[in-house]
Amino acid sequence: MNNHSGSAHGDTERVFQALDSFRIELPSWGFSNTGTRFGKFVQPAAATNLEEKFADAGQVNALTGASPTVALHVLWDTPNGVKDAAEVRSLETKYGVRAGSINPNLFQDQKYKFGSLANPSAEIRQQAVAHCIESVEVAKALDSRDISMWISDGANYPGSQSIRRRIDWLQESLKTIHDALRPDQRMLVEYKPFEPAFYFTDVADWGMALEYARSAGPQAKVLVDTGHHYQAQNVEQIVAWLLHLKALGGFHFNDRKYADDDLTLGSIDPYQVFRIFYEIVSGAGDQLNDIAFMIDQSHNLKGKVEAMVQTVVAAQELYAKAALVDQAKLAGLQDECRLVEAEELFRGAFYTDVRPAVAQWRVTRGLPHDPLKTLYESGYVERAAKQRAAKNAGSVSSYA
Ligand code: LRH
Ligand code: MN
Ligand code: MN
Repeated sequence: MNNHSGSAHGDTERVFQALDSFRIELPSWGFSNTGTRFGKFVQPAAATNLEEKFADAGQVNALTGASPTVALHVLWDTPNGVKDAAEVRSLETKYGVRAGSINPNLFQDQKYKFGSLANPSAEIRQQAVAHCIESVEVAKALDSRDISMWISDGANYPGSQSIRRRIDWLQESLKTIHDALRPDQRMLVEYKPFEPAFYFTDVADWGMALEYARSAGPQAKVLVDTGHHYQAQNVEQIVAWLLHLKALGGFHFNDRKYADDDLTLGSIDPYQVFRIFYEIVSGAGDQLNDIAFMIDQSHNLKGKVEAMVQTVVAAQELYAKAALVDQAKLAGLQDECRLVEAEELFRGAFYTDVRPAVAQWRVTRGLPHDPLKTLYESGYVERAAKQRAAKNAGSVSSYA
């Protein structure tokens, strides 16, 4: 490794220390057949039910040691609500991964055509609130801390909906859901500027998400999905602000070329991920343990388990690089406005090849040196394909 921070030995120690505490949650929906709104390409090895999703997540965690939880989407994974908790519990034991964040689904039911928690109809708002409270109950039954709220509400045409009145409705709905949380639980408010609505969404950016979180109550925080930003938006600055305000609940990580493409983390712009991670390693302090790192990716073309292993590894490498920056030295250069030296120090960490140190960390922690290679050698995906091919051949229409 190079000289951005001092000795190679010191670098290795920093990498080890950073990786020991770094965990990233897998999305259950990343293991099943998903696609774009134009269609999907079915994969023979894709998970066809909850057990197979847990099996795949367990496999990723066994290979990486860094992904012990799996996010669940209520409608897709626990459609019977709390009644499904016992099954989840037994899958947790069987596959060695726990349920993580719980995601209510406010976008698929026909009744949400004009919105859910911000729908002009009090009756539909109430039904959406009830679904979210049921999701909180699922989370309680599974001992899950976080309820991730993606509110897909919005409008397609100017004048067709009242932006202002919907704010009141949504605030009221979120407050009611917040009141159902246990003291140790959290509500994470995710923002997204467009899709499925294309004129406005009710929670379009981090400012709105922050205000909705604040008005909902003290256990509500903001969820940053890296794909949910306008082109050129400075995501690491948003992260720095949310940390400053003690309002950063967590991330949905993915990469994008255009918007919400759900591509593999770091596949398009790894430097951005590094910059986000740098804000965290340098600025999170005692908030670090309360930042939920989660993956939100659906791979239409790549093999599911393969892509998840690749993602976890990419996240570890970029996090390790961010940990390499000598923060004290950088602060000194910044204070003296030695611009190029400061930038070079920063870039030096980014350009450092941490892969040998990360692999060494794995070996010392009893993990495979090269998780992808071990996955290929294990034959796991081929076995899954044999077992699941027939079921997958018949699945062409449902998202989950
Ligand atoms: C919306 C989103 C949200 C959903 C997930 C499937 O684009 O990012 O987090 O729950 O995708
Ligand atoms: Mn998301
Ligand atoms: Mn998204």
